[in-house]
Amino acid sequence: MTLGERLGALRRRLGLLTKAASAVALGCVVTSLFAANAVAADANHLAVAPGGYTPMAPTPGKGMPVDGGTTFQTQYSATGLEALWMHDNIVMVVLIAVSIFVAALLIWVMVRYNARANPVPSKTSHNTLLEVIWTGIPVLILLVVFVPSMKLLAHQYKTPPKDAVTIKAIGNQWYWTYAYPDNGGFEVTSNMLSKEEAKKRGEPEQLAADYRMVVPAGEPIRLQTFGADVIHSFAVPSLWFKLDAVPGRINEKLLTVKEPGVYYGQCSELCGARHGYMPIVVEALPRPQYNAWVLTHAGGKIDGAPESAAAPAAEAAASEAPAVAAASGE
Ligand SMILES: [Cu+2]
Repeated sequence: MTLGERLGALRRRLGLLTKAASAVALGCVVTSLFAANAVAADANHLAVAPGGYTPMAPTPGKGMPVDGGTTFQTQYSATGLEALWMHDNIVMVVLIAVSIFVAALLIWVMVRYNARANPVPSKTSHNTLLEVIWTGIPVLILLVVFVPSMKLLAHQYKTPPKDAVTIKAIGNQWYWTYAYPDNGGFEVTSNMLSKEEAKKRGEPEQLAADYRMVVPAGEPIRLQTFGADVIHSFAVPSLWFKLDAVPGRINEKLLTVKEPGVYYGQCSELCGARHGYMPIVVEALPRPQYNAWVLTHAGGKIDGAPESAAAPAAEAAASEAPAVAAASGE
């Protein structure tokens, strides 16, 4: 080996070492960034927005049907975006192409092979190549639809992670109640607003409700549905969410709302006389605002808050209780 070659080899080795060292350094930086993020996320999780809670005004056209709309509402969940992409780029493309092809074949047969244009018809009854093609191509088309369809199905029924907030939507004849077991167990009763009241508040009529189902935005939610009397269905089109609420069983599905907003839906299972008058309003708020909303309820507590933080409130509540009892005893 000449001196030049040795020097070259040494330089390469040094280069590799430097690369390895910088990769390790980068790894450390990334890890610490993630750690810092986790701490920040934790602090944010318990933060309470100053000024408390005021109901969010809906954005016109967002999370609600629009006049003259012909396709799905704009989607605000990951599965919604995936499903809409599949609808627009796979299902509709295949559907339109097949419809045009079949219509063209029909027209061609009608024009070229009617009794007048073709008085002596062919007696052919088999064509192996043609039969292989018209079996094979539909199989391929089905495969093209099958793969993303199964993926979407799996994504839609992904089990919520352990730390997801649990919210229960209970269908009643004819209104919804929402229970928050992870936030102290309070319940919200939600009834449709009258036409006049909805107008006054700037909300779409027949879709607005007096009390909303408030959820944290951008966080996984374990949404459980239950029917108190008959079968209802909890459905919000702009979140690509529909889950039946059945008496005697609990259905569960993961819901993640991508960004803050007000999203409207309706009961989607014929449940009796006022089925059309039990709308759903999901209000997704940033975590601090969600916490502020939770704390407006008696017994409301921030999910994941350490027990020590909840204890003083509980103690205060407990110390108040005997005083009330004593007062009433006098
Ligand atoms: Cu219903």
